[in-house]
Amino acid sequence: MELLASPGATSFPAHVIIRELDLPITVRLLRLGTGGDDLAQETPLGRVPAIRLDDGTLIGENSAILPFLADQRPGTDLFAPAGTVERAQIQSWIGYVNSEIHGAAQRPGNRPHLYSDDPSAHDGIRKAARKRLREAYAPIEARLTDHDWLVGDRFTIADAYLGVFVSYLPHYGEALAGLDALTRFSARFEARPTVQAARAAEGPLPFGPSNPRAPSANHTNSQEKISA
Ligand SMILES: N[C@@H](CCC(=O)N[C@@H](CS)C(=O)NCC(=O)O)C(=O)O
Repeated sequence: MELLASPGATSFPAHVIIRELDLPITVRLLRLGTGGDDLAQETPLGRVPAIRLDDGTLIGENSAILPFLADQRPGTDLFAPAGTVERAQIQSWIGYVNSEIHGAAQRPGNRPHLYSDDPSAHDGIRKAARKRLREAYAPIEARLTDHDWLVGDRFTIADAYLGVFVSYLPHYGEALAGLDALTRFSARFEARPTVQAARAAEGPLPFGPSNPRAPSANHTNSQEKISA
């Protein structure tokens, strides 16, 4: 089995879970963006992450991939048994992050050109999207104010998913500043040995909070790179 990924991208949670569970899955790093690998050829939805099974079947989307990976080792704390409330809560957070954080707020903020052909409208879209991103993080900030993790008292696949988006927050500067519970969550996430090992294996980010303006042969600008 193979995980198709890209450094620091939304494939990172799947990479972390592979390491948490010590699964025999190869992580293949692709290059996103102009001049990078052709994701349309490699993945079912033209995006990372994707899992390629040994028979060639491809599965896309974290909402399917993270539970699928956890189900390779049933009974661990990373997920919960079918039919339980905790399993539904974990999937609920994954759905929320996927739609409200990523799709509804982060993407328009980073790729305003997808929402208007008029370049003079882009700053307004960015500004509105950052406001929306802050609002979308509010329930998560509230949950993490008195809990270490999203569900129960343990790290789950929902935290792995959230962790990569929270790692982008410093990139937004003042607009997303002051989310203290999320900042503490991020420190807990980044301190996990599996997260550190996955970051080391993926190599330096071509973009990101610590290096938002790094030049890259494969990307035209930093906004594109955290975008997804
Ligand atoms: N909702 C998807 C999002 C996947 C996604 O947007 N992936 C981005 C990378 S972070 C991608 O592959 N973008 C294609 C590109 O940049 O060419 C998930 O969480 O699995």
